[in-house]
Amino acid sequence: MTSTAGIIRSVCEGSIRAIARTLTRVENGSPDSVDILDGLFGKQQGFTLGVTGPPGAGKSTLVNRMITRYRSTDNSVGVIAVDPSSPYTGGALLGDRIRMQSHATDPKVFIRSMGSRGHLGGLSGATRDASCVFSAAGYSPVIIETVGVGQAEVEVADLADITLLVLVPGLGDDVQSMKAGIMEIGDIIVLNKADRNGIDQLESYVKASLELMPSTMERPEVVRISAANGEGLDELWEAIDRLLLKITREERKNRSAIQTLNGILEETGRNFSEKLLDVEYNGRDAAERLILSGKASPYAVGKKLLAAAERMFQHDEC
Ligand SMILES: Nc1nc2c(ncn2[C@@H]2O[C@H](COP(=O)(O)OP(=O)(O)O)[C@@H](O)[C@H]2O)c(=O)[nH]1
Ligand SMILES: [Mg+2]
Repeated sequence: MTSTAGIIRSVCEGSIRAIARTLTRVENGSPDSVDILDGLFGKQQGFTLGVTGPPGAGKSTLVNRMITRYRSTDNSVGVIAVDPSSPYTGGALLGDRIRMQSHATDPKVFIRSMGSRGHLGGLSGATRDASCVFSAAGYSPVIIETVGVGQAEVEVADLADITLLVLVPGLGDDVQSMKAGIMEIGDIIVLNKADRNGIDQLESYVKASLELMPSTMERPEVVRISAANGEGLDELWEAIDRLLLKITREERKNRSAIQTLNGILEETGRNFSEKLLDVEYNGRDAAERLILSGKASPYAVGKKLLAAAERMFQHDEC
């Protein structure tokens, strides 16, 4: 058995085997992953790029381009492909692998499809921790591709140093771009498939919705590209570099630390509540049954749990 210190050392040295094993532990939420992450946290070196948007927008095609871009400067690139619809690897992610296949044999490119089999923090917690592993192993950037524009994507956007929201003509403009608040996910809004009809319309639509953003908020840049034929990519890379220059390494580190703390507090709280449910109600299912049968309200359950916690702390003080 390898010691925790040994695993940490191997990950920081970039051992593919150690990284892969650690990612599995993180995904499964295995108890020793916390000690490993504790050791890796301060050793992070990379920056993170989030790429989000509706299915079919061309995110993986763009990520493939990004890999090429950063490999040309000899950066190691880590990719985390997140698919909230599948807790286990498969389905849509197979297509992603094929699209990124040109990099499949490059040892400095590590593509990992994420699930959240046992992670307390669900997919966003597992992604956060995987990103820490990649970053400590020297991958920079760590690119996080997520599907859709729901809660999980907002959380991933919070996690990434820079997030690109990828939109395309004709995917149902109401769904993809006009949902209140969705524009706020992106630091850069990428209008992909500029080779298609409807791109002008999409651009005016997006710009008009940005006008509606509160003036206190930073407006994202809008960049038109075609991930398929390479048009506009230089402008996009420049936009990313400009944003990166705006935030110092220190600011990035601090933001990521607080963001991670927030996630961990939530997970700790949930974990503690589940334990209290076990003690007070014989488990969550039993508590749910009580609520659904009308014998207790969710508030009554909450009150009982809080009282139990308080009693516990009082005992500790004695
Ligand atoms: N016409 C056109 N098709 C594109 C472009 N970028 C991606 N695609 C195609 O759009 C489809 C979905 O791309 P993919 O990268 O898998 O999208 P994802 O689901 O967002 O990851 C694929 O068939 C791509 O070849 C583009 O700029 N123009
Ligand atoms: Mg994809």
